[in-house]
Amino acid sequence: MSSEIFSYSDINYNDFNLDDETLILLYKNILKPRLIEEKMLILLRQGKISKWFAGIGQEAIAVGVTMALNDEEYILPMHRNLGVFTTRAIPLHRLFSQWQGKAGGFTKGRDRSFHFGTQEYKIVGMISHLGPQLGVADGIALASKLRNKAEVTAVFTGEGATSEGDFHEALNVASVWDLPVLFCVENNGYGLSTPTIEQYRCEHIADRGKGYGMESHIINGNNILEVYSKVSEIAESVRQNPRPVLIEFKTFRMHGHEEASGTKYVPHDLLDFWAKKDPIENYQSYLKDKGLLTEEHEVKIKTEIVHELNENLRIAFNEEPIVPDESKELNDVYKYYEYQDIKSNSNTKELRLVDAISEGLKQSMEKHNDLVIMGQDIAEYGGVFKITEGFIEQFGKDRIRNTPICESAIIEIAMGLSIAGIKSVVEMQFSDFVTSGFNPLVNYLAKSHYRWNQEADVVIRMPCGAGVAAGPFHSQTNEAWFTKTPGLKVVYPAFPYDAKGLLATAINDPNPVLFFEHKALYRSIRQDVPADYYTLPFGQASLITEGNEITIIAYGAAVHWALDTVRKNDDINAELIDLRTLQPLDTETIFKSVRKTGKAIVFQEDSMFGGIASDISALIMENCFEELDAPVIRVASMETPIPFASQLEEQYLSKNKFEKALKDLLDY
Ligand SMILES: Cc1ncc(C[n+]2csc(CCOP(=O)(O)OP(=O)(O)O)c2C)c(N)n1
Ligand SMILES: [Mg+2]
Repeated sequence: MSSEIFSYSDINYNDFNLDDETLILLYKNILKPRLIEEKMLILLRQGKISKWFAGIGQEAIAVGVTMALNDEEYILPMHRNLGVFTTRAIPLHRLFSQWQGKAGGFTKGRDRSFHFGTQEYKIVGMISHLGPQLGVADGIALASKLRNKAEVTAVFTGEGATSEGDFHEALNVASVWDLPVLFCVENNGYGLSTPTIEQYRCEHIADRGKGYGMESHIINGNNILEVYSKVSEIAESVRQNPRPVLIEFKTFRMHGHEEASGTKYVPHDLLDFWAKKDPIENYQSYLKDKGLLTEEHEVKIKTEIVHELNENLRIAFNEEPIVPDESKELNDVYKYYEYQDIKSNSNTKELRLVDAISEGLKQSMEKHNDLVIMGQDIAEYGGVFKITEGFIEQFGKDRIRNTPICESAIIEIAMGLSIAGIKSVVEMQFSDFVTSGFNPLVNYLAKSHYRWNQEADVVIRMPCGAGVAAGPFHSQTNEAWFTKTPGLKVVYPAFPYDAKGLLATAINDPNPVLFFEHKALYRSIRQDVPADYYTLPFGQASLITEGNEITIIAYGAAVHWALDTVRKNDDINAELIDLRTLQPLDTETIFKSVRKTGKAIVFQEDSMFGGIASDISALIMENCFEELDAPVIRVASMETPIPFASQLEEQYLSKNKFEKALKDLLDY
């Protein structure tokens, strides 16, 4: 590692014009995380805590940035940023309880270390995957901008995590949208064991600012006065003139990645070099030289912190461990939502599925006047399926937002908006592309209510499905990737009436909802639909036909395929159930019907293995075995990707296998 990279580490305390009171407050605030960490290292050796990611030597950054922000401005810290939490004055016993998995912490024992957020202190902690919070910060900053508030959001990352795609996406969108975010990169020389030379090849991470069209700064992260003064100045300027700023803090990780992994791979001279730059010892000497801190005063400050520490440790250690309670755990996966049934008395008109969705979306935009829609090409162009055509004229560019091609960042931004109290709808151009935003969706949005009680009030619209000869990447029906993830709701309407009402409910529901829209049905299925706004409940299947010979369970395009078959064979007395929502799933309607008919066939468009048909089949076996007259049959597509040529696609799809399977089961 070239020593040149660290040439900014000379500590100069003289150029900053701060009053004595601030200088002492900075000292108290930087000392506190150090003393806590030293105590944690002792507890770790005694086996009283499980893991510790030391931020020793980096305290000036967390403390200086936090002090530069106002209390109502959000900070999104990382695993070495104890100083953010202590400077925001979180009672220490709550932090200690959090680290011990106790109820007094912030996650009811459900997540560890700094993996939590708290609206009370305007802190949004990381998820393990590091990068996603950068985009979440964009979303919070977007909310400030939409509300015309002169606020800044600060988000932290290590230099290692700047290699993640999330970093690039978040900086790019923040730049294109002029979002007031401070991207604070703590360059501490290593990402676990990987030195910077194996992580990136630009000289400074700050140099990347130019590539994003973004202002950037390099700050000596070991100089508390430089961090505090410069970040205060930048933050104030960003409040007045909203824009993102990239700040690289040069510092060093003095301990192992986590304590147990050690620092064997770090050259000794590097550790010695940085030991001399210690942000606390140097600052303390400066204050003493200046005559601001006497030996006596220092002892007094330390004694007070140690007393607070021990007192709060006592509270946390005395707290009883959590007693597991299944119903409590299950109840917190989703935010409780009391469904509001709104009926429409208006006239109906015949609409195609695509029009019903467009109309429903528009009426929700009118009802929720801060609801934001984001997606690729959705503004002037109206979206590739024209669902948002004309929206920009009615709702304006702030609420109808064209996005760069960056599914991860946009889903993260939707999460950030939700943290700031704003609902959003994200349009995937094709449901296939959700893979590029998979991580924040299944790890961040799905888990945040369970982890720290924070809802993800987001609807992801998913134009999906085959039958349009569009090949492997524009034809998938990928609901099964999400029905197995606790925390997500999955809606899959087959008719215009259902689509309009369920979309309204999806937007009202504060939980993350994946809303599947079958492309082949968009313009082929018509129905009379009320002109006004109305809602339909989740978790209620609909009976398309009633019968007593056999139960057909389907959703999406398969409902129409089944209906064609039933209509063609009017001698078959089938009960056709359209599930409408897959999570929650209306098992009651399924079981009731199967108990009546004694035979069940589950029909899906997706390929067989691991699809929801398998789970429904298992549920029927487990709950209706005594009433069954035949095995439950699943009909699904081939176990291949979805081919392009129409004759291959025809062969692939389950559509053509259904009639025979139905008749075979009837004959069983
Ligand atoms: C997506 C992902 N990949 C890998 C890891 C494992 N991991 C956790 S922290 C870390 C190093 C991070 O380095 P850096 O961003 O420089 O932060 P530092 O630990 O140095 O503060 C790694 C590899 C992870 N948590 N998430
Ligand atoms: Mg690092």
